[in-house]
Amino acid sequence: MLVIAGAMVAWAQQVPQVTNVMNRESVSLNGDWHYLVDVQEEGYYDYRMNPTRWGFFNNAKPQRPEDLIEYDFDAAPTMKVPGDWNTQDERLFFYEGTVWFQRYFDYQPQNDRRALLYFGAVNYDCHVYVNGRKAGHHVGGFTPFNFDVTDLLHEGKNFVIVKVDNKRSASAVPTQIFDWWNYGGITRDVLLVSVAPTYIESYSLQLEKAVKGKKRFLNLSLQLNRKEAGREVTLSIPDLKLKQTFVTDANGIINSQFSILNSQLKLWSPENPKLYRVDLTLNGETLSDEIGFRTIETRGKQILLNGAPVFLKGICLHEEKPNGGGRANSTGYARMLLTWAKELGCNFVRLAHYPHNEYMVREAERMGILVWSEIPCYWTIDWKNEATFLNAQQQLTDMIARDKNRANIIIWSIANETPHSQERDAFLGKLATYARTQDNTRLISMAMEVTGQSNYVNRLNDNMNKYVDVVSFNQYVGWYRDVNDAPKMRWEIPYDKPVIISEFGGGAKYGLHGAKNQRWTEEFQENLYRENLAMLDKIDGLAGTTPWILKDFRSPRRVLTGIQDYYNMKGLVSDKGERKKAWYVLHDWYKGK
Ligand code: GCB
Repeated sequence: MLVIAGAMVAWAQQVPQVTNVMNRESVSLNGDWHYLVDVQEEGYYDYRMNPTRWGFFNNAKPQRPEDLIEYDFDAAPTMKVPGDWNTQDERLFFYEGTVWFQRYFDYQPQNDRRALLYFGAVNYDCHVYVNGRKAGHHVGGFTPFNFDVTDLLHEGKNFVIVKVDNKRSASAVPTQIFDWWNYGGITRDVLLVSVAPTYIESYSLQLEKAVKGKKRFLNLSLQLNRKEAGREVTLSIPDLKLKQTFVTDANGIINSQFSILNSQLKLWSPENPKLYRVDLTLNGETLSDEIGFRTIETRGKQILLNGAPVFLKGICLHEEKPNGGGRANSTGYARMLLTWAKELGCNFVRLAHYPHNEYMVREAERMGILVWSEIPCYWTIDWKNEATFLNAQQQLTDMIARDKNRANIIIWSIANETPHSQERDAFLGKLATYARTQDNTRLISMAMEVTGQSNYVNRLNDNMNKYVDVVSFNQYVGWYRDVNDAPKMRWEIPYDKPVIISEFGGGAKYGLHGAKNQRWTEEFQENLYRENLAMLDKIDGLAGTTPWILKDFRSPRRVLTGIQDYYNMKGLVSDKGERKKAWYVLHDWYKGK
């Protein structure tokens, strides 16, 4: 609470994201929320386009019969949160603009505990209000954020209102054009998290690469929300019979290393995705997690998982439900998509082109699937714009903060298919360097493009090569270029680093058959996969691939009537999960790897 000239002013602020939100004490605010579509944002601006204090966030009600209030959330329809509006209201299928959301909830203050209002993700720009007061503003559609709203709450009935805007903009991340559906809304969980005044904000527990004699080392770094020295945090891993107490420094931080017996430790791997229960106790309150221990590094052109070379048998995925689309956000959907990937023979998924929900990452971890996680620096970002850089950097920070304890994530990707320029190199170079300050235990990559080609020789030439640990690129031989010429292609990748072909593929409509040179048939796609995979086999240092893509997905760029109907058809399975012929080609290739 802030006191200004004797008056009490309620106060709220965005606070750094709390990690491991799923295992904290919280109340879910998921469910039915009322919504109002506001094309001209009259709930926010007056008729001179100035922000108005009479906005919809007041949730006003007429007090007298003659009062004029031209909105009423309580009478408005409802939709499910989390969820996108495009697939919940037919009228909003193509809508890109502002929608207001409102719901009531009960709150009982408990002693000195604080309440954080947590959003798993809101696409894209949102203003959040509690009981008519501003809690904060957030930009970016795929990362979590939370506000300390304790002082805006009261005992009993409260309301929260969120203005969500998913309009595209040239300076946004992603920018105006991208090849997926711009699902709008509160697309991930909303929670009211209860924390003590001093709480564990974030932590990471990582296995050190080196083995010394019979010992291995774990690095703990932990941050309290307050700069309080001398606070004791006890870490215990019952399965390892380990219990140790650490003390915070003047910044409320613990950075410590401790040893365990190598023979005791079972490493996490796709074959044995062992997770240990880890308890962190501060002031009698325990935060539990499931953490796996493994190492990831490169040696020349190899990727080493737990010290041994691994070939990444991958597939790209969008965060989309089967059977008509819509954002996926549950363990159930994660398991469905990841089971399809496993049946294909994958040990790796590229979660394109933005951080997916936490259920996805955690389920993949339990299933033994390695992960490439990416931020939406996609195509033509506004490289010269400092605000755009800060936005991308924040998305990267939040992606890493949320998932830095997931053993299955091995690659942070900072971009996809970005056009070369000095400004782009400066932007992405800074971002890659920054990523290492946030996590120096994983590999950095980005999906590049092939830049030079002559006489069937393809060259990868990208100034970003020095910033990445793994050289990845997308190529569409057989689809956007060089149809039938894959067998003649050679690749020159002049870097002594592992190579991942992060995309290749072509479109086919499930059930459409014809000759192998007939576009959109399953046979065309099948042949494309055969020829591409034979071509990949000739690439020196190939450490893995993630073909484009597991499932057909919705995209407004794909307008060919009767074939695409607003779906990108490059899936190996249809939107309903039916396997196309190319599925079997990749499946057999992976079987031999
Ligand atoms: C790409 C993009 C991906 C598209 C794909 C396509 O290179 O990275 O987002 O969907 O090509 O189908 O053209």
